[in-house]
Amino acid sequence: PVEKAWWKEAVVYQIYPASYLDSNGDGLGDIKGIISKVPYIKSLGADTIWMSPIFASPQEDMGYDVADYRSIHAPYGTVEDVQKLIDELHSHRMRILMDLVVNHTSDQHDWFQESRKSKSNPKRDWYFWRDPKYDAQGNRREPNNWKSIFGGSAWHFDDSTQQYYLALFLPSQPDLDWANEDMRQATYGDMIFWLDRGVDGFRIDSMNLMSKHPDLPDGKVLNDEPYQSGAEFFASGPRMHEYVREMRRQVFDKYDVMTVGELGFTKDETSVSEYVAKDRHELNMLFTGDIVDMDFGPTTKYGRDDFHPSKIRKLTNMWQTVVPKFNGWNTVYLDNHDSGRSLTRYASDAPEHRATAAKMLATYLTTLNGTPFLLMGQEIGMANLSRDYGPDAYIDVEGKNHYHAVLKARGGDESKMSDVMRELSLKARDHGRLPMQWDGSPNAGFTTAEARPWMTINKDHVDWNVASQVDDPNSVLSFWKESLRLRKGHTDLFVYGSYEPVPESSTGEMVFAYRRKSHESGQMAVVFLNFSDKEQKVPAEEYKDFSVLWSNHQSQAVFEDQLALVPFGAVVLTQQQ
Ligand code: ISL
Repeated sequence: PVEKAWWKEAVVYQIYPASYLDSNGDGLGDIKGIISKVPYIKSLGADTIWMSPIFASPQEDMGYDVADYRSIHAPYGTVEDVQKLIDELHSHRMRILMDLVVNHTSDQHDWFQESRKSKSNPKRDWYFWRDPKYDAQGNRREPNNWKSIFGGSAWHFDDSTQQYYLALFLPSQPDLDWANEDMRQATYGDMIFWLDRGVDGFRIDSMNLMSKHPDLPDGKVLNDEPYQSGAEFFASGPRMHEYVREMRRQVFDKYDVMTVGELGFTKDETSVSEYVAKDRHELNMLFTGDIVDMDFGPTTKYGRDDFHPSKIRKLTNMWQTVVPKFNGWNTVYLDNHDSGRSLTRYASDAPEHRATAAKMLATYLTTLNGTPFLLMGQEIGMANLSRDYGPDAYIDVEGKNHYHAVLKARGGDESKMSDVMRELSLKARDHGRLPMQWDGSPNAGFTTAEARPWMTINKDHVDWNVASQVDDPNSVLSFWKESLRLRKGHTDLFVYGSYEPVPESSTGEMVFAYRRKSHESGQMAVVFLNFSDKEQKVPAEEYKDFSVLWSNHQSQAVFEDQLALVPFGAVVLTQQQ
């Protein structure tokens, strides 16, 4: 039996604040817009929201570059507005997670402004400052060969003090040095500021980059490019667990909070267990990200590698089996703001399949062991921008940097970019950040019809929006509500039950199936998910006495020892009680 907790039973809805709802016609979402939709989120059956960063920021990386944790980006609102949102959620018996971005700050943060002033500034060591190196010809070089995650060197030279600082993301996102105790205490103070206002937990951004190898050694040279990953030295460094435990002891343990760490680069079973094994007293759960990366290229995100159902089978079976073994807890998700929509990439947004496919993915997300996270818009089957959008539709820095780097390498010839456009149309971060499609009106009800939305609104909002689905019992939205209701009605089975893979040999490679079993009643459910655009027949002799608990298409049932699944069909069978 598994110990119960509110954060295990929670259903988390991720809100990208810029894109949820604009209440004042400036084309950008805001806190008041979110407050007005609390009843909508509640009606969906989600009970916790996770908001991407809303703090004061120059927005070079959409708020993941924080200039001041204790104030709010003015176009989003004020601290008072956030307090209202927290209170409004609590009055609906809902909760809120904030995004804690403390691996780095904005270069506009006071701490960095101080730090860059002089080598002797008390905040100098809050960041990584290093002397230049010189090559054989006497040219000034970066302190090491690490590459920024967004391209180019991770080091930036500061003329006034003649040293380089480290920034693993944008040059305007300098990395904090967690080895500095004063910096850690200041950061805990910022966390406490929000916890005292009622925040119920954090998603910890880029969590395992917080401890780096103290010598910052050169990364292994894997190709002839000037800069190399270096991740083996900047991720999961030697003091990582010490920092997490300190944060837990000094901050989290004083509140009833939920903590979700984002684990990049190191994704093996042992490292995961070291953060979430219950007796280690570190974090509640992790995002390992691999489930979002299933079609990333072998070495880079925008390299080509197509999705195949065997990948989701393998990863899901692994984490579902492994994490309970050490008494940890899983996250269950397919989407976030850092990639394309799973519907387009792992299922289908073709008109004839879209609703069924979105419901199939909903079935996956609501029948697994762990806490489900859905990205705003997933509940109505929002999809990527289609292929006919050109490069100008993409405004996020990651995709833009990639596009321009390749374009430059190809001599500026736009006609040679179709392979890059294909990958962007699948994986660019913009797709996960598209404005929410509330209705079919010109700006999708996201902002006023006259306003200029901050980013592209998908033209498919005319057909795919909340207003057209809310009263339709067969809509994706209604299916999500029903799935979440069923999950909550059977927590012993779907939240706390055991997980057992159904071997591929008994379903065929395109169908992913698994069993869940209640420790309390012994009730068993079998989930079948067809990840193909063809009908699939699965032998089902052993399920003769089972009945359909939920299904994403009325024609699916067990007939003559076979379960017939429609393209992208999903069926949950359960033993009659
Ligand atoms: O975005 C990615 C792949 O497209 C990831 O590599 C991402 O950079 C990584 O998971 C860390 O992401 C987080 O921190 C970044 C921010 O840009 C992302 O939005 C955030 O989720 C820097 O704060």
